[in-house]
Amino acid sequence: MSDIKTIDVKADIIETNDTYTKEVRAFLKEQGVFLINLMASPGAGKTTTLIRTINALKDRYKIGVMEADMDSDVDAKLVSETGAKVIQLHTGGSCHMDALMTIDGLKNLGIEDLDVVILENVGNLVCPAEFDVGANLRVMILSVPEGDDKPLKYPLMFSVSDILLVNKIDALEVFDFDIDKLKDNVTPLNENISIYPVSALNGDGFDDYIAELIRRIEDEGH
Ligand SMILES: Nc1nc2c(ncn2[C@@H]2O[C@H](COP(=O)(O)OP(=O)(O)OP(=O)(O)O)[C@@H](O)[C@H]2O)c(=O)[nH]1
Ligand SMILES: [Mg+2]
Repeated sequence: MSDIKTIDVKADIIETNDTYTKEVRAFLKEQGVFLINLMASPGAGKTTTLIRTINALKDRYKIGVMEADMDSDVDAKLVSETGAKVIQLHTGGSCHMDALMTIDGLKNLGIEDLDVVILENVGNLVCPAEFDVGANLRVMILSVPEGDDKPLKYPLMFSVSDILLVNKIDALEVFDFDIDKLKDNVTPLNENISIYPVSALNGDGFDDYIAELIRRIEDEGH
């Protein structure tokens, strides 16, 4: 039998993250800010969804955005055209945001004058699901070209999210994607998740999603 000492490094990292998650929650509460963590694969439509969401909510709430990317500031430039307060966060090669990076981002963004902050997480269906950043709401996007089998391959993301946007439904005819099959794959993982088929490109399906966002934000006392 081997007597080599083995430690579970990943468990330690996630445990450390959880201590910072509490700090994020306390900071958000103190500042009266509602944080949304928006997660999806690269190219699923996070930035397009974000811009449409800001335009739908900006008369009601003062909105800030944290654009997390491994590199570049193309999304931040695009989003800033909405008039939202935007900060670009470079994760330095990391495939996800963690709670410590989130506190840093919120403090550098300056949230005292804001009601809602949306984090566009790094494009990835795996790591962002593992790291709770302390957000009030987790929204994930699965786009039609990715396929209806993704809950089977990346179950954690579907388990931890509160809302699932099925984006690019304008392209349904071109892809072999079955929304009923997707729902059958998601429900055993998370029976409470709200599922909205949408097109961030043309706005189809957004009204119901925005209504739920407003409900959730108001439920937190905003
Ligand atoms: N047909 C169609 N295209 C869309 C839709 N939403 C986004 N797109 C397109 O998909 C591409 C990627 O969209 P983005 O919003 O940049 O996706 P993202 O998830 O922010 O991408 P990264 O930040 O690079 O991971 C762009 O060409 C968008 O125009 C949609 O509902 N329908
Ligand atoms: Mg983007």
